[in-house]
Amino acid sequence: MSKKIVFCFAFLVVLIFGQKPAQAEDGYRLWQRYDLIQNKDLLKQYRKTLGNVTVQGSSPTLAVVKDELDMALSGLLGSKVTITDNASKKGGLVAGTPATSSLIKDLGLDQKLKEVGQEGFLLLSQKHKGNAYTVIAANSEKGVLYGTFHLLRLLQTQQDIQNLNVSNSPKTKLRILNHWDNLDRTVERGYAGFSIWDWHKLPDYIDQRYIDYARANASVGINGTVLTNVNANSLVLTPEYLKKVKALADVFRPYGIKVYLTARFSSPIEIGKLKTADPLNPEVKAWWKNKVNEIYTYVPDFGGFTVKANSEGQPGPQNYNRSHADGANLLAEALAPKGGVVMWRAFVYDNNVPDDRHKQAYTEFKPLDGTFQGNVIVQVKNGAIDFQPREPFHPLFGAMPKTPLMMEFQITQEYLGQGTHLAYLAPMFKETLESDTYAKGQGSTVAKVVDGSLDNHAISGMAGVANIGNDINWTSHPFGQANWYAFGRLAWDHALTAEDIADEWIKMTFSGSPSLVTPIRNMMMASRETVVNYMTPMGLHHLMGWDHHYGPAPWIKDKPRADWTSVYYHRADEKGIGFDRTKTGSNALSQYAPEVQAQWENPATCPEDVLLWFHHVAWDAKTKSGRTLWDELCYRYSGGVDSVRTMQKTWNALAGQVDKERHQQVKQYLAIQEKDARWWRDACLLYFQTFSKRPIPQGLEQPQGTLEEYMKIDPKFAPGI
Ligand code: BDP
Repeated sequence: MSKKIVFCFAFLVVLIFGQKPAQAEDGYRLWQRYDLIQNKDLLKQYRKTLGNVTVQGSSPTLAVVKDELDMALSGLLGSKVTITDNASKKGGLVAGTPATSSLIKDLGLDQKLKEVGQEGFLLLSQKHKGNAYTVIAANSEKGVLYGTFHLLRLLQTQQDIQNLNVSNSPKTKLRILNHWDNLDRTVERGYAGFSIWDWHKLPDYIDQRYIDYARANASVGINGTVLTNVNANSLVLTPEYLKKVKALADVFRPYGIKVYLTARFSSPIEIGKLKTADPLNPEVKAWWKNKVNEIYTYVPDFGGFTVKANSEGQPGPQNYNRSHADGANLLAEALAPKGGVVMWRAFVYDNNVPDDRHKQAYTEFKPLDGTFQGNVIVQVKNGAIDFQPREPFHPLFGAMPKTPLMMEFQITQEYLGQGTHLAYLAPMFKETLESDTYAKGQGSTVAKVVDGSLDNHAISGMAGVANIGNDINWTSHPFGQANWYAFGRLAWDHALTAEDIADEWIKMTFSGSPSLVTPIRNMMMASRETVVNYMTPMGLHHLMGWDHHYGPAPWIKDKPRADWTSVYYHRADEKGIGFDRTKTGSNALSQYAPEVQAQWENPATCPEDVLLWFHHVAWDAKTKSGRTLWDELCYRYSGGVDSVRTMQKTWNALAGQVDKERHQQVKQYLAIQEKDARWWRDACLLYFQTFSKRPIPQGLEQPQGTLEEYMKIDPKFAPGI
């Protein structure tokens, strides 16, 4: 096609659709695209309201505020903005703290500012001396930064900004990404390429990605990053690596992001040349104290450690017959004088313990309640097994009132289709956060445990295992970005709805046109349930392939660790399927509050979504739909596949409204997802059929392959191992 024809075609598109043809995009800009506002009226309003921009004060964080406003407003408003230091007499945008800005000081916002704390902000439309100002005010420069991103979000999602009266502060204190990144740049359970930390070139080379990573995190309020894998390498604590850690910390500091590291419990032996890592040994204590002091010489605001101990082969205090509290307190004592925290993980279970894996973390940690030092926070996964597509909430939530517990969510989709399946995780995060623990009567939600309000804890937090890698679009699946975004937004404010978060993200990532926002939102909102249906419906769990965890393998048995097999979890036999966790079984249910037990112990009142998590149910038992359990499973598996096809239709219809590059990528990934969904459905149903001995109901698609064929599939070199 000649250039002339292309131009004419583009012109025609503009004429017909009244908008520019979507441009190709690689996804690098995430939700921070800052393209020209298309709505003419709003554009006029924004230009008028934000005409003059003043950021009063100078500091690294305020410099970042200026840079971001410069870049964002110039893009969104379509012409270069000038940012001044002195509030314009003509009104406009003013950002600062009472200490940095004379105008903000004059506005007398002290009372209002008191309410938003150290990280919160006010965003106000305010008259002063006859002029109209839009004010971003906060107690700290970090608060100004968060307020700035809030304002930008309002513009990006095309809100009216003429009468702003926003008072906003985070509900949890530690809002942290956990990178399971190794020093060789492989990423455990990472599906978006290699680690973004280029350890080899650090500290001399500062990749622009580090800055863009910090901008993205700050825009959703993430204020910490654990750089290294929980399966830790003690080398990161040596001077050679601490120099590199320092370089990253220096980049992130202006963005309000603290750096944390994972501490391998055996480090005193491995890099300290001690004979033991026993937490009660004085030499070990002194070693950690010195090590911590050394870290603070590199990173004066170092956040602290995340620790995986005595879990899946990692060393820990139990190697020396000490408790998890002994281990955590050892590090906590070293960090306390510097203000650092220990995030001690409760993800512990042992193949040699003959009890249900579901019960082991609770059994181990509950008796330790009240024995941790004040700067320890116990990090608990959302469910008791391991980030399955659906898990009931972890019984530790609500069970340790004297200990702050932080949430660990998995953003990377280890068990939800990894880098190629579309699964919007906010509904899953919300499901856990809104679950009622009944710890202090009705309304004692997991969210209230996690934000510290239920038991009045000084520290609180949420960690998300990152899905970020060096793929050009950061997350492999363009919709993986939504999960990073949603995690941050919920860590800031767990009361936000999954729908609203999706709306924001879609508008910022694609466009604000309702003909695009509505179908994409609907698709996202249904997507997690879709994955549950084609992988593990009705409370089934842990049916995935050995090791790589990609694809179905419900037949896995006879491995060295029973708790890593599938048969351990589904317990299918001639009679039925499911794990009896009631009194007649493992009695894991006894770890929940009586109100929760009462609901879940009876198959008639147990929600069907978790039925097989708690009950072994007969193949012919009647389900709520009127079908037998077997038929219901068949319908749910098939429904999952159908829903992927619905997503494909929705997405195909959006061609032209989404730029070609991202449209094509999602389209191809949806085709993979459809193929994988069939694989899951057929492999699982054929396998379970060997027990149920019942036909797949007529009218449903029958499997294409044989069970033997499915059992032979072995996706070698799947990423993330
Ligand atoms: C599991 C992962 C494993 C992690 C472990 C953990 O398969 O790679 O090391 O969790 O959280 O989900 O420690």
